[in-house]
Amino acid sequence: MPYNPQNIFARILRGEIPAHKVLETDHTLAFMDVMPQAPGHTLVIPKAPAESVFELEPAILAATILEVQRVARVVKQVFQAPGVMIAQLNGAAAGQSVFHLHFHVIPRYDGADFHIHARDMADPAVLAEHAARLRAALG
Ligand code: DGP
Repeated sequence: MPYNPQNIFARILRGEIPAHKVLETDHTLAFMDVMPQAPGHTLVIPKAPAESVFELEPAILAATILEVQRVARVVKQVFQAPGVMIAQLNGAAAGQSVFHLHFHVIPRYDGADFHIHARDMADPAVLAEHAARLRAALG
């Protein structure tokens, strides 16, 4: 499938729709997932127009995964999570619903289940507060 520049994350990158941003670098953007599977669920995306992991130039993929690590470290600290799940889905058959490559960073706790993927919208005020805490911790 060719990359569709009207996908929601491309529109966030162009500033056409808002997002609770956490971190922006030359090659990546991190922002809160609007349907978090746990409080603190953050997405990290490359700015390059890649639908899945298979289309992204290796050097940009490397830069992106370094930002995933940086964001995951801060998510773990801010949300006092003993575990952090990093997930990345390629293709509808894998459950991908937004066709711009993204990494999910999800805090996990012993014995605690996480919410169903991409179902319930969070309160925007809560997302704003979570993004602010993450930005503060990133410095
Ligand atoms: P995936 O199924 O891996 O493609 O996950 C897409 C994620 O994107 C899902 O967890 C919900 C989230 N999402 C969908 N629409 C929006 C949006 O408009 N803004 C934000 N911040 N996240 C979104």
